[in-house]
Amino acid sequence: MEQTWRWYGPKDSVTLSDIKQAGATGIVSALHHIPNGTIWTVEEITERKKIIEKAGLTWSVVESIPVHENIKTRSGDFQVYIENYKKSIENLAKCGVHIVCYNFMPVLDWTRTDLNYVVEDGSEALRFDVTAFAAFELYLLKRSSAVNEYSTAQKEEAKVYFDQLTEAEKKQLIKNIIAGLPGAEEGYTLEQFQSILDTYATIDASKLRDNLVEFLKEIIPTAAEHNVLMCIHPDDPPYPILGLPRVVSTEEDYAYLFSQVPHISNGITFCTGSLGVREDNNLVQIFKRFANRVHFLHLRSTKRDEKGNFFEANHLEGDVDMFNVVKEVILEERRRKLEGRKDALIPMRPDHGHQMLDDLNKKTNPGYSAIGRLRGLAEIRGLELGVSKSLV
Ligand code: DNO
Repeated sequence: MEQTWRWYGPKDSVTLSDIKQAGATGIVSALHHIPNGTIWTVEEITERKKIIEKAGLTWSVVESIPVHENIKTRSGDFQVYIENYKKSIENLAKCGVHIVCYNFMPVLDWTRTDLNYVVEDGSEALRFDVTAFAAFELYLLKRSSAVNEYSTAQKEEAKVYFDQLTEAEKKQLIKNIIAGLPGAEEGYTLEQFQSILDTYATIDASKLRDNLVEFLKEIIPTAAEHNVLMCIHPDDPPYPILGLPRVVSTEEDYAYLFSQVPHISNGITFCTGSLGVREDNNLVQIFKRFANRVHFLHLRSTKRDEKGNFFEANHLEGDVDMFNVVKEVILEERRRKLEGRKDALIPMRPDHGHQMLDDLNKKTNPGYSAIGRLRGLAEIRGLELGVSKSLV
């Protein structure tokens, strides 16, 4: 695997020289300052690329070119935004950046309720708590149809939880959910939030899926023409939330997308942590079925319980069968090498990490601490070496 690391740009408190010391060679970055829907120009891309290369690193993957909400709902100026998206792909290719990650989650990108969940060893992890999320929807946002989507027992539990929150804790919960986690690009106030949700009033899963396919039919030919590999990130968490549909959560979701737009440029960001939240997702099986179109790997693990809560476990612990995932990745890379494919080395980044050791006293983007990810990368690197040497 090509060892990569997400860098949020010059303002990231984890610097390029930190990343170099962590042993990564590739950078995963985006032009976060460019508003969603706007063209990424060759000048802007070149400027970022130069900074990365000056540090002796390579810009391997773009994560993400965000998909404008109007494209997801196919409303307003969506055609303009699609044209701009294509232009950004073309400009990236001109600058030698050929892998682009993106997602198609309505309104919110990844979502957690707790950003400082203290795990047993004293480090802090990200967590999604179903009861806290219900309390947010029912009693803070007051989304009208939410009452029909929870059982009486869940609503009671959410009320008990809500009643014991202090005002500061309520504010924090709102912020965690809607202010935008790093890379989400969009952040909302509580007031704005409901009106954005309303734009999906007539969009169910099948409509959203159609809109995604229409989008792919437009952008994949451009990507293919310029040798760009597009890789969609799965929903996180991988099920509908807030009454909004989500359509990139399961093996069947992927199968449908590839049946509609088969070109290999229509690929996957295989995120073990996101997909692994569903017990019915068999990660090794999903990987094997679509291995040839996995263009980017996010390796991390989650630990779920029977209620649907989950937290981010250490990379080699939790529910993800990391040993077998990494083994399948190595086998796929070997196949690609034999076939003479140029993309035989799949970029991998250790996704998220605990806030631990000295980083507990520092301000880093939630999930994107230096030391927690360094631990993740080191563990995965060791696993890869061990598996690789033991495979004949
Ligand atoms: C979270 C990330 C996501 C991811 C986007 C891809 O840590 O994995 O925000 O970047 O969903 O577009």
